[in-house]
Formats: sequence, structure tokens, C-alpha cells
Amino acid sequence: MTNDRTVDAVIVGAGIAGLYQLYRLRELGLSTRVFETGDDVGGTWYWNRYPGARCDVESLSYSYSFSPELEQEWEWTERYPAQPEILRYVSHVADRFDLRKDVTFRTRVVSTVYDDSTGRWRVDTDSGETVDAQYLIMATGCLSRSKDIDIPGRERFQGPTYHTAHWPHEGVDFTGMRVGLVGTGSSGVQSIPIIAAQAAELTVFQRTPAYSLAARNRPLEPSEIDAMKAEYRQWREKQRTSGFGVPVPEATESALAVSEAERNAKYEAGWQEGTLVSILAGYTDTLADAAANDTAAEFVRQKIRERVTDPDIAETLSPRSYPFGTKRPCLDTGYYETFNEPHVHLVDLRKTPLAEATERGLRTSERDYEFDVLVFATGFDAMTGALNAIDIRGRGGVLLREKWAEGPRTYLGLAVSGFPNLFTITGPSSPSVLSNMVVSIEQHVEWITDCIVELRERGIATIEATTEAEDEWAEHVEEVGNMTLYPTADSWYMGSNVPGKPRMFMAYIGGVGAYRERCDAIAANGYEGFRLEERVLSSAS
Ligand code: FAD
Ligand code: N01
Repeated sequence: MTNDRTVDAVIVGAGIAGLYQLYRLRELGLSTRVFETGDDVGGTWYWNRYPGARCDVESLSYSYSFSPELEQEWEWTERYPAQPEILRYVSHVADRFDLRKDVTFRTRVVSTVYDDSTGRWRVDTDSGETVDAQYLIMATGCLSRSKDIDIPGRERFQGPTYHTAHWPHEGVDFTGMRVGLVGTGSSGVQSIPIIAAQAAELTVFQRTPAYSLAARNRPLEPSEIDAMKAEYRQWREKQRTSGFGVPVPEATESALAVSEAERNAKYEAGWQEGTLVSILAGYTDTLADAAANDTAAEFVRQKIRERVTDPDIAETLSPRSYPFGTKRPCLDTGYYETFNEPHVHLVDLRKTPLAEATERGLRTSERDYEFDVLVFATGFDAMTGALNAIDIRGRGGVLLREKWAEGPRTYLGLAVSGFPNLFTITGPSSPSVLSNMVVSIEQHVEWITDCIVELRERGIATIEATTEAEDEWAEHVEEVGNMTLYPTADSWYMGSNVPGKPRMFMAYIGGVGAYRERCDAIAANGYEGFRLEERVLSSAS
């Protein structure tokens, strides 16, 4: 195990991103240390062990592409893999490439300081260890820091409480229990049917209904696995050049340019396909024009009405306050049907807001509810939460979270001006969460790796985004975002799920393929928008 105090690179996080970055840097012969809060690899898939947790990008696509051998030897069992299977996969990758030996587990990075005089980063951990590194790579995840549970008096409740993102490893048995669950985003939508199947009573507290599509999950047939394996290389290339990191036929017309019957037939085909993007990507303007969007939204609402027997409950579950796709849609297995069960109750917090937690349960503006256990599926301080939780000090001691007080600013979502040799994998203002994230992670890791190779070949000690490039990128990201409906919704993409967080669209909607081209062009042009400094520095290797 590496425990050097002076290394070429420190990586923070041992999820899909951190592990691949370690693999790449090791290939270059760089001495590298990874710090991970959890006691094993996996990131998202290590922490989110709630019942029903699974991926909603297909397994054959939501997987590393860097090793054709790995790709051929791993056998996925389901179309949409469940959390234990993905965790087994990531663990297998760690074993296969012997990655764990460079990861220090159960260790949180609490602060990092850039030293102007040496051009190196000092990294401090909660175990008291301090490491000095030339490159600092944040693989801390877009959805790794849960949002504080902003319900007054939540500590008063005397029974057990669980957050979906910190689920006990041994699981929770809800048999015979009265369960109160807050939150109907993806985590709620996935866990509600499974918890309902165990609990004596389940009461779901919904503030904003989700648009959820039937996943049509199923075991994979050996023949389809073989077919994919035969053409994996071509498939991966299509992923890389696609809009969302998932190849779909490119839309060519407006939803409003066709008849209602034609449109609904297309939506129905998308519905039958059961993927996140099959309805969204059907027309050019679904995410850009409110009237076009409403045709898809209404199609989904009609499906909700078909799935829920009680029309009042169906209406409560039907999203109307934001366009389809502007909060992340969900894929579900039996979600809406769960509300047909007599022991499952739905509380509409828009009508009767949550007032506080009590010793025995939850109180709304209307009444008290008593529970044996509470489940919070209340989401994350997304995109910036994990980065802002660390004291990251750049040039002149400037704190990253202070620089970002009005919202995150980056160059390409990869680098930040004033923070030399700091890289952020799937950082704010990159496609990240608007894509199949494994594709975006691999792209960033490979770009960072190529960049480090070039820096070393050219004897360059530091690379730093210029403020001008950062400003231009921020302007571009905002401009493209404003061409869509995303900013019209209150969502975690906009930071509006966390009280006090600046409201800003934090991802880049320009498309995975186009974004990759731009990053590559910038590198090919000698790292346009970056300042490269050649001073001679002491090196670890
Ligand atoms: P993470 O997996 O979040 O890993 C980051 C790691 O960094 C964590 O282990 C964390 O403990 C560690 N860390 C953070 N801060 C520190 C610190 N200061 N010190 C030490 N360690 C630290 N994406 C998709 O594309 N498709 C999906 O279907 C999908 N499903 C998802 C389901 C759930 C329940 C969630 C929460 C997210 C899902 N995502 C999905 C997004 C998912 O986060 C990414 O796909 C991917 O797993 C992110 O990998 P990562 O390595 O970048 O980050
Ligand atoms: O979190 P969310 P999540 N009082 O923020 C409600 C990925 N993911 O963990 O919308 C009452 O989406 C909140 O209400 P509102 C995926 O990217 C993927 O479910 O703020 N309610 C909302 O209903 C996803 O988008 C999968 O009005 C409160 C819910 O809690 C992201 O992670 C599975 C509240 C939070 O929903 C986050 O998903 C899981 C309060 N005080 C996660 N605070 C897949 O399927 C919050 N809420 C792949």
C-alpha cells in the first residue's frame, strides 16, 4: 500500500471516477494516493444501498469502456442493474487492476492548500495525515453529499430514521412497521414499492411529484449480451459522440410539426422502450419549447392516470408545476401501482405543508402522523456540495466555496481559475449529470491524463484556467442553458433544492459529443484558455 507523504497526484474519492483516474495515472508511472471517506470503493454504489436502488441507464452502457478485456469478461444479469450488482462490478474492477492498494479508506480530505512558492498542493485529512502533491484531482461526485434534512425538529423523533444515501449495510426490515417517507425523487420512487411490500402502513409525503416512466427492467438474454459484446467498440464510439452518452436516433422535427396521433404513437413507442431518453429525445424541442414539452408531459400524465385507480390520487401524483425532463425524470418498477394498495397513503405537502417532526412522527399544517420509522429520500447538495465541504484554498489563500458564493464558475467543468493543477472530474458546468455519467467520467479522466502527459513532456509545472476563459465558458453555459426549459424548474440542477443555495443551472446541456470535441480542440490548440507555467519545481518522482 502506498503511504508516501509526497506524491505526484492526490485523488479525492474512490468511486467510478477516482478509480479510473488512479488506473490512468498509475499507467503513466505517477505516484498517486487516493483518499476515500467510505470503507471501500464504489462511491454512489457504496453509499446508496436503499431498497430498490438501481441504475436507470442500461448496464451494458453504464460500464467502463477503457478495457476491452474487462468489457468482454464481465456478465451483467439485468437490463437495469441493481446497486449490489454495480457495487460488485466496481469492486471487481478494483481487484482486477489491483487499485485498492493506493486507496486510503475511512479518510476524509478536510482541507487542501495551494502553495504559491512551490506550485504544489498540501492535502490534509481527518486522520491527521498530510500529503503534498503536484496535481490534485477531485473525484468527489456530483451526488455524494446528502442535503441536510431541513425539517424543523427532526431530532425529536424517537424512532429510527434513515436517509436513502446513507443506508445501513445490513439493510432495514420494515415488516409490520408504520413507515413515514419524505421525498418522491428517484430515490423515493425506487424505494417506495419495496418498502410498501414490507411495511404494515406506508405514508408518503410528497412536495413535488415526479415524472416517472416504467423501466421495463428484465433479466438480460445471453444472446443480447453476446450481440453487444460483438460490437462493443462501435457502441462505445456512438456513446462518446451522442448527446446524452446514450446513443439514440437524432430527432429531426418539432413535436408541434406533427399530428397528435403521430406524436402519441411516437411517445407510445418510447414508453414501450422504457428508457430515460426515449420520450425526451423524440423531438427537437421537447426540452426547449413549453408547448412542445407539454405534449410529452401530458402523455406521461395520461400513463399515471392509467396506472393509478383513484383519480384524485392520480392527480396528486401528476406533475404540473414544471416541464417534463427539467427535473431529472425517473424510471420505476411498480411505483404508481403502489398507491393502489390500501395500506399506502399519499400526503400532498403542497396542500398541507410539513410543519415539523414530533417525538412520534410528522406534523403537517393539518394533522399529526405517527410512525415507527422515518425514511428521508430528500436528495443531495448536488454538484458543489462535496467540493464546498472541503476547505480548498487556491492562490492567495482564496477559498473555493467563497469564490463560488454566487454559484460555481469553472472552465469546462474541469478547472478553476486561481486553482492551478486542480482538476474536477464531472465538475459544475460540464455535461456530467445530464449524461450517462460513466461516459462523461471517462472523457474527463482521459482529458486530464493527456493533459498531465503533455505538461510533463513539455516541462510545464502548472496549468491554470484564465479568468477570461472561465468567464466565457460561464457565459456560454448560461446561454445554452437559457435556450432550454431547465431554468424554469426548481430542481437540484438549479441548486434550488437547498435553502440559500444560489440559483443557477449547474450543468452543460451542449451535448456530450460536442463538448468532447470542444475539450479536445482546446487541448490541441495548446490548452487554449489555460496559463501554462514552466518554472522548475521539485518533483516527487
Ligand atoms: P461518486 O460515486 O459520488 O464517488 C465520490 C466518492 O468521493 C464517494 O465515495 C465519497 O465518499 C468520496 N468523497 C467525497 N468527498 C470526499 C472527501 N472530502 N474525502 C474523501 N472522500 C470523499 N448516473 C448515471 O449516469 N446513471 C444512473 O442510472 C445513475 N444512478 C444513480 C443512482 C443514485 C442513487 C445516485 C445517487 C446517483 C446515480 N447516478 C447515476 C449518478 C452517479 O453518481 C454517477 O453515475 C457515478 O457513480 C459517479 O461516480 P463518481 O466517482 O464521480 O462519484
Ligand atoms: O433526490 P431528489 P433523490 N420537505 O432531489 C423532497 C440520482 N439518482 O435522492 O422536489 C419535503 O431528486 C423533494 O421535493 P422537491 C438522480 O440523478 C438516480 O431522489 O424539492 N420534501 C424531492 O421530492 C436523481 O435525480 C437514481 O419539492 C422534501 C425529494 O425529496 C438524484 O440522484 C436513483 C424536502 C428529493 O428528490 C437525486 O435523487 C436515485 C423537505 N424538506 C438517485 N426536502 C436512479 O434511478 C426534499 N424533499 C438512477
